[in-house]
Amino acid sequence: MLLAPRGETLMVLLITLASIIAFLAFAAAVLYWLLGTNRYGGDKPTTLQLTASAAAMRNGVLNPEAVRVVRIYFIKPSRYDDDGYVSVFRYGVQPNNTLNVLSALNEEFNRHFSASRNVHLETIIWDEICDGVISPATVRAIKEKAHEDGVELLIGLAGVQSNQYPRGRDLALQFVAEGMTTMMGGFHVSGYPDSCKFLNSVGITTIIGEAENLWGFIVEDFLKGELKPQYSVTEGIRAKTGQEDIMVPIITEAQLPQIDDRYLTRFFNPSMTPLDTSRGCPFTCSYCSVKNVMGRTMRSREPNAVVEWVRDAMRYHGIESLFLVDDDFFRSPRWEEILTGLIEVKKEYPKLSFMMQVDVDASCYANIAEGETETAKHRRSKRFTELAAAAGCYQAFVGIESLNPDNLNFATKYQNTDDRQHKMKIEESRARVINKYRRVVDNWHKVGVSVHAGYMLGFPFDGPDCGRVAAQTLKKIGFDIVSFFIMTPLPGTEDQVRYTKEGDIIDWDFNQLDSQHVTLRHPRLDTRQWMQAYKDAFTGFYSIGRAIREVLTVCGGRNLNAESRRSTLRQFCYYFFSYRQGRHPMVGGVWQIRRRDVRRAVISDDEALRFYLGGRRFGAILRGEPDGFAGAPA
Ligand code: B12
Ligand code: SF4
Repeated sequence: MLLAPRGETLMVLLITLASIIAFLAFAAAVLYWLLGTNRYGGDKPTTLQLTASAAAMRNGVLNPEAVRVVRIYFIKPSRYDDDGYVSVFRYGVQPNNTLNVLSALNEEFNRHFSASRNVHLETIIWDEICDGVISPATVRAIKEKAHEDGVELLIGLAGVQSNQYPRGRDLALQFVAEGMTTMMGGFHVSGYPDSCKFLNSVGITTIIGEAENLWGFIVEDFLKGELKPQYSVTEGIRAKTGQEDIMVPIITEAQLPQIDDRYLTRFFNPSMTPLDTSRGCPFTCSYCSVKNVMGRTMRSREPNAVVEWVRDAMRYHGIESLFLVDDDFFRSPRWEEILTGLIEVKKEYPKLSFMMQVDVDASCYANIAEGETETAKHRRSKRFTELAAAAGCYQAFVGIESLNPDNLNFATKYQNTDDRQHKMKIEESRARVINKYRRVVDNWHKVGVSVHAGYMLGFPFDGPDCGRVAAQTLKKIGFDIVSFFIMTPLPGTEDQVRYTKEGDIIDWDFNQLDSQHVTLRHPRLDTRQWMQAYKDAFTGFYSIGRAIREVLTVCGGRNLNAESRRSTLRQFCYYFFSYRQGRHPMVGGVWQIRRRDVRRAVISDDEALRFYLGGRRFGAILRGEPDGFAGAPA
């Protein structure tokens, strides 16, 4: 009598166990599908890794005279997390375009000058966020290996943003302390002369602006042992900015980024790569440094070269997805030719898809609203959205930044409001902004493309409920993905100048300028309320209810095309978890790794100088050695 119930219990247990195993297997299959199935390239052709001498042979420079080999490390520093550890992940979000662009400049040098100069440039790229922490032991190993291999060394901290400056500076000082020639480039040094002064004072060369026209001169100077403290663009065209005019290079014929197959495997989606087809932005948003570093005159790469590059990327590197990092692809003077060319590539490679950044006008006028008559801007908008969709666009990133017209006017983001003269009543002006955003979303959805909004919290007219209201309104309007940012005074912007003058910057640690920390004093929000608004925005938009609906319907009901639904779901899940893990999705990665032996030791430049170089510098002074620029190779 007792056996029967025991048998039943066993049966129930077995069935439960089998169901759990079946569920786990199903979940694993779904995850595998979502995370991408072709990591490590599948049947991707592998490229041969050339050694220095093999490459020299290819370039026809093998002769009895030894080839001078310069090993150049382009290092993209990560940043310090809130506990002072270097932020590192098993998988990054996407390959860094700056590293690919700089590698290509080396290749170009080798192609044109290797043979005549008997010099070969060897490139090593290191993206600290996913390639691992550069510890003091790594710094020494880099030096020893170069010594062992008989090559010269040049270290370039690359694409350094302000939030990466402290980490980049600490690394640069460690390289300098080991006697290595070191440089730094990117938006931080390009927009903040005080940091350049500091770096130059310890022998680190700074590169202001884009390197395409400069790289050849920099290498020449290095080879002669005459590296200068600073390089900035002197050839090209004069461009307007939000401040003084600057020189920017013409990039029509510039070398396109170099794709490194091993580097791709470090990413969540190894078949995605970034590409900049144009540079600059015509607008004047006061919080943004793009116009001040790259200018307001749009410059494009040659469309045929771009299209050929994409074809090759698909054919030889297994690339299926692109991130067009142009700040506003709609304002590229050559978008039509590029999109038409990509449509042809898509016929050959149907998997081609891409996301891009554009302004509201790209889709806003793709329909003719009541009371409007068709004009050139309508035709342009319509053609752009249709061509983009046909070429494989799955997502448009649009900087909407605020729902409040007063905030938009404050930031001189006039392209998003219809009331830059403040003539309308606030309710009408607000309704117009919302109507504009709705139109932007509907017109992209009509052609099957999802819309990713950029939204900033903490403009002067925002109050404590700004995050909650934004999340609800953006969901109602129909945005598919939203990236929320905390308003941040980025060096080189009009906002930073204004807030500095008014004494409103409460945190001068550049490490915190990652758009997820409060660094300003606000007229209506204290720091706690501001962080709460940021949390309300993320948890309100990426709510559990919405997550379940998006998963169950695979982002259905909005007319998105298949690729768009798949990638939007992937992105939605990533954003949902990333924020709850305490990280901004754009600043992090997947699967955090902590190196406990490398921790932040200093905050300011002065502290860094004492900590990393103190002894040597003071020793040199005591010995009466000149304390001048030390940028020449040792
Ligand atoms: C694409 C992009 C991203 C992508 C990154 C994609 C990628 N992995 O490539 C994503 C979306 C992840 C992202 C995130 C963030 N980004 Co972002 N991003 C950009 C964007 C639009 C394009 C970057 C690019 O490829 N430019 C083209 C390359 C070729 O230009 P470059 O990096 O300046 O490099 C040239 C020169 O500077 C110089 N150079 C640079 N380094 C070196 C080194 C040496 C040795 C030499 C010789 C020359 C040299 O030569 C290069 C070739 O000409 C820029 C804006 C822009 N126009 O650059 C913003 C920008 C860089 N981002 C910015 C910010 C603030 C962020 C975030 C903090 C959050 C946010 N608010 O978006 C996070 C930080 C994430 C992180 N860990 O890096 C700011 C940085 C400003 C600053 N002073 O710090 C920018 C400028 C945008 C802005 N509105 O101001 N970003
Ligand atoms: S925020 Fe965007 S639109 Fe505004 S200036 Fe910067 S890149 Fe241009």
